[in-house]
Amino acid sequence: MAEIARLRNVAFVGPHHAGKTTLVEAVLSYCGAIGRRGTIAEGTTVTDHEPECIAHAESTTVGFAHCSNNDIAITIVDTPGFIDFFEETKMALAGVDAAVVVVDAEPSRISQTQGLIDYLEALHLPHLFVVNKMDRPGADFESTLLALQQAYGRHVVAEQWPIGAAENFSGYVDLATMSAWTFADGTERQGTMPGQAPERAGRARAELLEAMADFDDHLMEELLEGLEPPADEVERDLCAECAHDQIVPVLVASAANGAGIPALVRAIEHWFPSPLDAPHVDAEGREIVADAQAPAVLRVIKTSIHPQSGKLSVVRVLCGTIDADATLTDLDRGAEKVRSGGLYRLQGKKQEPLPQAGPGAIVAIARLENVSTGDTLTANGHRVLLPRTAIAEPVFALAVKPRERIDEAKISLVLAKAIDEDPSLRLEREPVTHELLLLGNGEQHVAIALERLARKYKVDLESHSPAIPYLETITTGTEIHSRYKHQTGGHGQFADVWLRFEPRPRGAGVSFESRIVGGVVPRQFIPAVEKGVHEALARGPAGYPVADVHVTLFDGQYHDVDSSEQAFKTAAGMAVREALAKCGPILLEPIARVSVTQPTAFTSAVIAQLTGKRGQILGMNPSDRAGFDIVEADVPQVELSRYITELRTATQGLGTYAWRHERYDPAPANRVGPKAAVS
Ligand SMILES: Nc1nc2c(ncn2[C@@H]2O[C@H](COP(=O)(O)OP(=O)(O)O)[C@@H](O)[C@H]2O)c(=O)[nH]1
Ligand SMILES: [Mg+2]
Repeated sequence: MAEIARLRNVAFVGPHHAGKTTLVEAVLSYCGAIGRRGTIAEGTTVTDHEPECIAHAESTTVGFAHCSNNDIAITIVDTPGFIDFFEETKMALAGVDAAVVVVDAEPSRISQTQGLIDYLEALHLPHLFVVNKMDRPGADFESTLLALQQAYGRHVVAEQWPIGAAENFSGYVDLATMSAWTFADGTERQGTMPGQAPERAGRARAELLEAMADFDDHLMEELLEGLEPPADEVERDLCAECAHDQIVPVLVASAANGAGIPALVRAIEHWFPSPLDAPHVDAEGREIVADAQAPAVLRVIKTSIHPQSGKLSVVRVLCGTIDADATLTDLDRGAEKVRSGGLYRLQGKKQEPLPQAGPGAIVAIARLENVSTGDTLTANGHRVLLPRTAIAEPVFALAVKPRERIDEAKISLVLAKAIDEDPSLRLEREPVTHELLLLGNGEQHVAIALERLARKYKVDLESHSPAIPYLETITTGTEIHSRYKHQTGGHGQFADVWLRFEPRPRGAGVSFESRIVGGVVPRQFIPAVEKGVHEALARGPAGYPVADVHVTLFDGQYHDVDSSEQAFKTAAGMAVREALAKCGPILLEPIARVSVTQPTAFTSAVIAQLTGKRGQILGMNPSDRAGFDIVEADVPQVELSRYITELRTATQGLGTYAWRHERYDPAPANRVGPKAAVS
């Protein structure tokens, strides 16, 4: 086991496609952990090894890798950038001590990082920015830096200034030491400062020092007196201030060309804290010191299930030491005891067996049944409560059913495994339509989960937008006389009822009352009439349940021999069907109350979008989150099936919404055709 002070646990985060996975690959290659660098195009990178990642040429789940340099052991958590997978990223972030935020050298994309940076800041997780793709035509470091500073403040400062851009991107000036470095064959060499560079780099250095001086009185004094601080002091301050999340340095890179990698690895080694300097806290805010002798405390940060070899739980060891066959207590599952089926270090899909793991390690434990991502595991029943990562409510659903007739029980079992792997998914049975819904954080999230299930468990699932739970009702009242008379051989069937139908207020439901006097319908048959009414109202002329109707049984006849419960039930059902046709039946559609949160700049776009969905805007207020507004509206549920995707498109991925069922309103006549059966 490596000495704790020599460990670094780093997540690579940032928007979709910024180059995180490519950068991780370049770091692994530079540190000698892998031979040839894999590429996204060939599907050969270490961390994008899942078949779904390769098929979509993007990270669809969290990946793990490790390398070492200068005797520092670095564990890397590569995360998906797509907003749909942010919940998984959040759970993995609970296991690292710092983050590399990878962004494009493209200022207009910086706003997409806001949710992520807000999250890192709330965690006080030390981080730095890498402005990647500096080799791309139009790469613009200065504007990107400015956009970062405008979004996140002046403690975000350049520590490097690029030399050239696009096809001329050839190196950088290190602003702490004011030395120029040029890229050569995956390494970098000290060079001479080219023409324009010193002046611009000098100003950037002054900005860096000023930002750092905010946290360091000695440096402040030196600057005020016009003294040049020594390079080793600058480096020391930078380490301390980055490790304490005071300064957020900005670096440059071209991951595809391996440019900027040595400096990034150096930054991870020097500026980011080891587990000793980044203590995690329990739910009461008490520090958990990374002590190898303490009773073990682990947090599960990712779960994956392999159909053959079983479950793998990736854990961060916060303190203590565990063996490969350790028995652990799952404090989130009623202190259930679980036994490790093997301990591994992950290099992408490769599992390297380990005899032991100590504080700071990120390792995979095999076959921990009934253990989920986010759980706290401890040795010897030691009780420690860790704060749980809050998971956002799902915002997208698909109805799923097997394409072929296999039993429902197997489908539920398989879907439960998907949720076991990813607790931000949810499974629900829709109470009105009875469809099985898989819910998640966006179209991609749910679609990829289904792809994964199809691959792993060979189940062919059909999915579609959930059916809308429409209802039907009547708009006028009527009285119906219904007689059921049937003569077959011996015994006949006879029932005669008079039923009154009246509309009830919206939301009042169905009610039944008997006003029979004098026993014209004997008491024992009245429940059969009521049952016949309810059964017939379960499916109106358009196929949906009928709501908000009051039915009164007020007269009838019977026959001593031929009347039966069945006959009265049948007569009541006939009456209902006749009444529904006569009483101006209409369709009721569910209306959702939505609460949309988006940056103020997008508020009018959000309102326009909601209005276009027949939404009724109820109000607009500033959110608790600075720079964000909340719009409240009532919107027909049928308009919301893809709303999360449309909202994200309209708000650069920053809009979110929550909804709940509010009421039923009459549906506009042209909106719904005859419907598929609701069983
Ligand atoms: N030109 C250029 N392309 C890059 C660079 N880094 C990544 N890419 C490409 O950008 C795409 C997205 O990269 P990927 O590593 O999957 O990004 P991620 O979504 O952040 O993990 C891939 O096609 C990469 O080959 C870079 O520095 N320069
Ligand atoms: Mg990726």
